[in-house]
Amino acid sequence: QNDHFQWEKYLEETGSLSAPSEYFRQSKIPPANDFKVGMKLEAHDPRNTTSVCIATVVGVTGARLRLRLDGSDNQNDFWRLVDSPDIQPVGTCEKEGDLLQPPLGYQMNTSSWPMFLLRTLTGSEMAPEAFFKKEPPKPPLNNFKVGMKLEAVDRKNPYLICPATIGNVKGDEVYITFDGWSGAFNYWCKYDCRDIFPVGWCNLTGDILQPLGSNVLITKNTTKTQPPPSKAAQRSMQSPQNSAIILPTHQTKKSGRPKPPVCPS
Ligand code: MLZ
Repeated sequence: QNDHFQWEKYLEETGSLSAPSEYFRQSKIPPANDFKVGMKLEAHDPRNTTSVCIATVVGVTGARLRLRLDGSDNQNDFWRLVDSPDIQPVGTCEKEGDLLQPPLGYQMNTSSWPMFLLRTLTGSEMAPEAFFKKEPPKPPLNNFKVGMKLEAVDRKNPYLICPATIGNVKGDEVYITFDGWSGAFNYWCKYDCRDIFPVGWCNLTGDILQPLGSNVLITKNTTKTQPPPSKAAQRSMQSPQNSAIILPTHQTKKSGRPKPPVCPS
């Protein structure tokens, strides 16, 4: 996992703090992921959340599952944590006296649904009940502060978990910004949203934490409470206090060599 993004040096260089893990609605020890590709389960259709459908695990990544609704196409896969309330063992729906629904975008005639359901479940491997974990409780309050670092799902590319910063806080909502990327991926969410994780989450789950975008704002914050900057940080320091330097983090194939640092203002 050492080829993935490493927080330690980055936190030091940016003089930033990571949001404490108890601020998140995530279990402190990430849940075990025992699911296997091909297993079937019940899932709320993300495009029509009141209906419960049959889904197949088409991928396993960290504590998440890549899911595809049976009878749907392969263009609408979605990702859920193994402790998400959106998923449950096959049979749950029936036990509760409900009916399994065809997914939005069911490719065949609705009249074929009962037979399709029978066929898709016959001989398939159902994910055992024990694989589904209980959703952790909500932290009582929104304690996030602007500037705190975290890991967050990129909702435009939901298979990606990326280094992120709290950009704003309003009531029980937080604004998620992605380090090194323009605002195009930013979003507001509730503080207890399941798409945000403490620093170190991907490392613990074995999920892949994405690299920073190419325009990283390194802000030196030399106040008493901060640890002294590293040698590398001192070398790149251009002016004495609170200077902001935009550093290209990786060379692009097009440019060949790295661009010189740009100083705003
Ligand atoms: N292929 C996409 C990925 C962007 C991911 C950004 N995550 C915050 C792109 O390069 O636009």
